[in-house]
Amino acid sequence: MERLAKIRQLMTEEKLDGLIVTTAANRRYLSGFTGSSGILVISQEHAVLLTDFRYLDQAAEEAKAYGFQVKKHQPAILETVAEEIKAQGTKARSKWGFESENLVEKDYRTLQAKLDRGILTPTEGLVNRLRRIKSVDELGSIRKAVEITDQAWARLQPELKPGRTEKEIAALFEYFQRELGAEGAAFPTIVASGPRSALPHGVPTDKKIAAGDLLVLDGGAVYNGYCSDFTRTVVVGAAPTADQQALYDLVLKAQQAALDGMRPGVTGKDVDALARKVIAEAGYGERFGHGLGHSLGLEIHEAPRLALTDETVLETGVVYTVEPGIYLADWGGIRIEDVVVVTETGIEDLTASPKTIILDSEDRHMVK
Ligand SMILES: [Mn+2]
Repeated sequence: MERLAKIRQLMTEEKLDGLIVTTAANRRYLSGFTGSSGILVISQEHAVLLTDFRYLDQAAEEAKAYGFQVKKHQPAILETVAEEIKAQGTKARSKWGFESENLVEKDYRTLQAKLDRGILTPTEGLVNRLRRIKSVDELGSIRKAVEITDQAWARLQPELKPGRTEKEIAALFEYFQRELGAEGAAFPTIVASGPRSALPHGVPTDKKIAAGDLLVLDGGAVYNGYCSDFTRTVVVGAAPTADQQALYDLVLKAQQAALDGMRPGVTGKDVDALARKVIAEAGYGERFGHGLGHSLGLEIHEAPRLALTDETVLETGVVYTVEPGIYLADWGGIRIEDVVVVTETGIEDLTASPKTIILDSEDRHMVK
């Protein structure tokens, strides 16, 4: 009920008589409903979740504690949304907010044509404002997702051997996450080896991993609907070369500079600059072509970000990834990514996996 009260408060501030929620993560956040399809229609007096036959029982059970009444929609869901808006009995020319990042133009037109009394009004990031600061329960789910990913990485290390393909490694990682209790992968796992590791989002291929290859793995788990996000870079089947080690140390130093500077009050832009400065001063500024990090939760990428243009001030309870990288075409790339939560005095790093370019198994091999 608490979330419903808060969104109603925001609706009042935005002078909206009602709100139509079509985004899956926002639907889940406000109503508790975990199914894949449905629309919320909310006014000050009513809160209704429209879904279809497949989900009626589940939705009623899940949405009850959140203060939503569940109704079945007609085959054309927008038809029912229009009827529901009518049924909620708001005044003529009432303003109904819709999620402008999500409702496509065709549906906007269809719905507006069906409303005789309401005017569709674009909103942006309204529910996201509530989602930014994570509750204790939400943090618990994120912690668990991060822990699953850490454990999957530990389990994967002995499997990282020359001759295996990137696709095999990605599949094993996702399998281990599932085995450890994940509902699924937060996004398709990135595995890029050798020169391909210079592709920041390298889709796994049939390429076999060669001894001495850099391997970047970027993956995450979903637990209780909440995501983790994780990147480590290692050298497979050989000791790292001096160049590989030096670049790794540079990326690690950049990440550490950002982690050390994160605390409430600084902006996302400031934090991005802390990491970027380290990389730029070493002459690789142009090779770090993406933002430093992003928030996450029910979705893998959420606002705010740690990026050149993000002026959002860090607040206690906001979760961020911190993931600097350097990418050199034809040579390879290195990225290191942790998930952290902002605390009153700084951050807590939720990711526990060691940060070393040397694989566990190679380590044992090399001390002999
Ligand atoms: Mn990420």
